[in-house]
Amino acid sequence: MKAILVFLLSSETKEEFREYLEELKELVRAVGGKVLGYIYQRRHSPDPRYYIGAGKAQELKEIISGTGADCVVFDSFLSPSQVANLEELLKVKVFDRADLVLEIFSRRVRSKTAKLQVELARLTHELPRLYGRGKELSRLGGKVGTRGPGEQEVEIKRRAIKRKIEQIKKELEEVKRQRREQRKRRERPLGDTKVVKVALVGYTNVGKSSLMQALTGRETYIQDMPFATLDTKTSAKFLFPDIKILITDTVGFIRKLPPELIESFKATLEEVQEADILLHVIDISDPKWLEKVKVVQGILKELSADDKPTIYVFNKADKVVSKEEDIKLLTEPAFLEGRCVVVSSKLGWGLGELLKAIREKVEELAGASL
Ligand SMILES: Nc1nc2c(ncn2[C@@H]2O[C@H](COP(=O)(O)OP(=O)(O)OP(=O)(O)O)[C@@H](O)[C@H]2O)c(=O)[nH]1
Ligand SMILES: [Mg+2]
Repeated sequence: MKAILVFLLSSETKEEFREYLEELKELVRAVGGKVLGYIYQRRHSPDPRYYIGAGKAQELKEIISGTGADCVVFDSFLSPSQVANLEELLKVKVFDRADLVLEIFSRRVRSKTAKLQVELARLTHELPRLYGRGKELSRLGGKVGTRGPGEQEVEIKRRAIKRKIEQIKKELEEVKRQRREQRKRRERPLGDTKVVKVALVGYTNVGKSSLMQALTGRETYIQDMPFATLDTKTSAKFLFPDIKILITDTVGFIRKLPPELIESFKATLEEVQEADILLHVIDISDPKWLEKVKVVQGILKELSADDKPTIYVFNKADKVVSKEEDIKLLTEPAFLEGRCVVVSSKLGWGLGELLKAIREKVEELAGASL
């Protein structure tokens, strides 16, 4: 996969653009692709035909033949007809952001549930795209105005996909039911112990799984790449003698997450929806952390989990200061005054403070329910 990246910008600054460029490159690398170059166009709304303007599309075609690229990747979501038009013009594969993210997810999934969720997202994404392809196929065989063999073929495929979608949805309902049972069992209090559900949320690659490991000692899959975690995992831990804490690690979020994916991941994001407290993990060494916090808040809103008691956890402090005491010199916490702690999951800094913050929130919750 040798790709040219395509961006449509409206009011983004150069710096923001650079950030988006890096992120998309990272996603292309995650599927083993190589980036040969990129183009961008500033315009306020996408062109219905090619997403970018016709002139820019022509320019893209020249770049493709000049560089020997075999695909283009748009940093946005394209309509099925835009994909068909672009492929016809450019004669190479056209991927959008959803294709890319879905591809990464499909390569990384391990558990049966996550596989079902990704498959559902993929099929939901593919279904409307079959129409454009049908027209193309028909042009080869049928006459104008008749339903050519291509269209019939597409219709058969479409029905098969719809059936498969229904089947997966049913299986996921069963998964949901089982997970609920499992949660009920886990959440049963023992004598006087309270059970408090804490979910780790945050942008991808900020260190959620690392923090989970630091807090619970449980080995998790930690990688310097987007979407290392695709399975929601819960660990029980007595962080305090009288409170059993259930900590859940979740899939990371990203700017412009394909809507099909959020929808299909809802089965495993129920742990987020049911959490008593959210730990919103932030990478303090990332200059764009605030923007990413907003993306995460947006997705939490879609999950109706945006009003939960939240502790913001600035992680990776070791990347910005050299000793634990210097944490107090950092200025980022001022943005989230009183609602955050600074930690390093890697070196174990600030975990005591984090536990204290969790304890306080638990007490607030207990107070509220009295
Ligand atoms: N220096 C430093 N690196 C960290 C720290 N916490 C995590 N990392 C690194 O950051 C990268 C991502 O960590 P993960 O724990 O996999 O991040 P995640 O948020 O679970 O990522 P996804 O599951 O992919 O969304 C890994 O290379 C970690 O080693 C930290 O406190 N300090
Ligand atoms: Mg993870």
